[in-house]
Amino acid sequence: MKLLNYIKGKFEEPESAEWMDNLSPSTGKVIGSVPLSGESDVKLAIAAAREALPEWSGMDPSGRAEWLDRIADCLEEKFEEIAYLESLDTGKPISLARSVDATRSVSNFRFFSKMIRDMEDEIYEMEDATNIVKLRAVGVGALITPWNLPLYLLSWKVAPAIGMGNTVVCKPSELTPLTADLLMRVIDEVGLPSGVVNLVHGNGNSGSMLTGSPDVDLVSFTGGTSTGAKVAQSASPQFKKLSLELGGKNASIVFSDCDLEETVKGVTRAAFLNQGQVCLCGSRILVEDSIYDRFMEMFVESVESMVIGDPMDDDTELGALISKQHLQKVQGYVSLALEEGGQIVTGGEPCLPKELEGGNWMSPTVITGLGTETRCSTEEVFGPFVTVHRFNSEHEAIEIANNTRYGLAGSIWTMDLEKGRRVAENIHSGMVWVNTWLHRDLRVPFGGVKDSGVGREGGKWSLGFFSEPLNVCVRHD
Ligand code: TXE
Repeated sequence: MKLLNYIKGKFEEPESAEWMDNLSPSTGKVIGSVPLSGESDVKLAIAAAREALPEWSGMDPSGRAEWLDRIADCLEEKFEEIAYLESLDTGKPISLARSVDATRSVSNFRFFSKMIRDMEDEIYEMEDATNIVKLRAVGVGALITPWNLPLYLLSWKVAPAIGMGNTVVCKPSELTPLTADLLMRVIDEVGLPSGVVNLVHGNGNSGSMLTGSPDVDLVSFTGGTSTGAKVAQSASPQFKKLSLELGGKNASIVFSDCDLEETVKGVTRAAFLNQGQVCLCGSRILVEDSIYDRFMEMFVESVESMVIGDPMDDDTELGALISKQHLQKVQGYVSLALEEGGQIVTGGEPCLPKELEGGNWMSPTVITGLGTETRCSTEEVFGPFVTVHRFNSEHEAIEIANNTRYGLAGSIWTMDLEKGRRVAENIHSGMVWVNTWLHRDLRVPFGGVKDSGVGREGGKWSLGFFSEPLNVCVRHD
């Protein structure tokens, strides 16, 4: 599969004439090639977006909402293709690609279409004047996305961005370009006005050409924390609107009064969904001392029963890690855990069929016995790797949960809902679930504090981020 950029309504070879291999995470084999876009490709894409801006931003919001619906319908027709390509490109189980990635990509467009249709100007009456507050497009947006949830996150940005009247240039992760290409094919098929959505493939350099361009007005980035810092550095001097969704080291807090069976299921899912490669994953499990032994027995059994294997197999629960380099990083943390005094309770290389030997495979790993200050217990690993710790009081659980530079999410497991809410309100993060995890309502704010990012997206927060408010005050006395 040789992919092309999508600029001004046309699929184009990169002017840079440079290409990168796209590798399958599950076999290590080359599955296609991706443009490595250079300065002139990025400039052409930005120019196309700028040219399309006046007409698109001038359109009635309900007209733009209709376009979002057309895209959603066309994506829905390609539901199986999305799931297949996402599983092939990321190494995630096809069942997950169906239930999470394909499903959410369609619903992101439908959700924002409805929000934009329902949007009204705000009116504030004074005795002698009327204020009208109107949301207008910001301009040209750069949308940069990672490899863990490729189309899920790209559609989460494209839908509200163009719905609010912006035009955009997308830069998907070089590791997972396939569904971004599918979205461009959909946009082409429905006949969206050319230049409204453009896409350049490429690596971090291509991304930084976009974020640093004086012709880009807004940057929405999801990815690693250190990359986020670079993005902020290049975008801030030009006062661009900036949203950063970065990493996490989220705690799952298990109280002795939880429903243990449900909790073990929930905590296992939170730890290992998508091979632990979700920024919301509960990678630190804090367990109340009085049920620690019973919890561990059930948790390890649950982890060891997970089916690892060919991502395309319907029964597979755990697929491959995204790249060799990422696998090495995660395995590096296993060695570090031993150096830091931890014990591996379960984990190691799984037995895999011969045809998958070249892939990036790692069995789910559970580490105990580490101090809560250690690197393994505080740094984002972003793989099938969790540490488990004991606590004795509500206060201690909160203290451990807050003891990282991240502040994205968390989950609390208890039958005492009052306690659940009380503890949740003391967790320094953007989102906390009680007796559930990754239970998403698209109307609520999504994002984190501290090193987990800046700003929120979701519902009216997305509409706010992808627009500039204009206040018109008319005196009438
Ligand atoms: O992501 P990067 P990487 C975390 C996770 C992982 C680490 C690194 O811990 O191990 O990040 O992953 C583009 N200017 N998360 O290196 O580099 C890049 O091409 C502009 C958490 O794969 O953050 C890609 O499109 N863009 C995360 C996107 O940024 C740049 C999900 C993300 O890549 C750029 C993924 C630059 N200077 C990884 N450098 C989450 N929060 O969900 C790179 N890019």
